[in-house]
Amino acid sequence: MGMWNSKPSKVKHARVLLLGLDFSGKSTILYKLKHNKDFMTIPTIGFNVEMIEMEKNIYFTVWDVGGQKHMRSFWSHYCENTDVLVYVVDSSDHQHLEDSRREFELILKNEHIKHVPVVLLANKQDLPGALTAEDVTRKFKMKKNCGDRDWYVQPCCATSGDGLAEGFWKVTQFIKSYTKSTEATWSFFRQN
Ligand code: G3D
Ligand code: MG
Repeated sequence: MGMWNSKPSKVKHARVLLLGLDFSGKSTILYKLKHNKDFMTIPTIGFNVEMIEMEKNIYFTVWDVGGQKHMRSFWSHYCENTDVLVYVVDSSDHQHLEDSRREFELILKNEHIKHVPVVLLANKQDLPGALTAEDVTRKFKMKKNCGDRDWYVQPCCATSGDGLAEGFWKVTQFIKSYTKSTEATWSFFRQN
């Protein structure tokens, strides 16, 4: 994992990978976090990347990788050194839900993100017929698929920003608790 600086430093950096099918709302989320504004998004060709200060001295580098079918085979190339996976679902798009779950299950198998915590964002909660976070948790079989790692499902609406602070607060908590366990391991090795 390439999570924190190895030298003692107050400034912490973490790498967050933002995945999901195209049109699920990834780029809207990225620019809402970065600028706290609505942005006219265009389909992402390749990837977008932004550095965001989440809390004082805690920086996330967020990679938003295009979700079109031909891009999904490249997702695995972005997994290395990832500290938290944020997977975005369009909760109102019943037609593509199975497709999204299949891609989610595939990416979880990637060697580089084996035990990496997952925050699943059940986006577009403002749209009629959107599945609730509980429905999405069940459909994505979170207990079974993420039994080997920390996970959390957050309902949100990227256009209004509702739920994003909570979702990324959880990302920060996962990163902090991972650091603690890593530091504990390192201190164990230093002492023994
Ligand atoms: P992507 O980066 O995952 O491909 P985008 O998705 O961020 O480009 O968003 C795709 C479309 O969904 C955009 O609409 C965007 O405004 C819309 N969208 C994103 N999040 C929400 C949400 O929470 N609610 C609603 N209603 N729409 C959302 P356009 O029309 O600009 O293509
Ligand atoms: Mg995009």
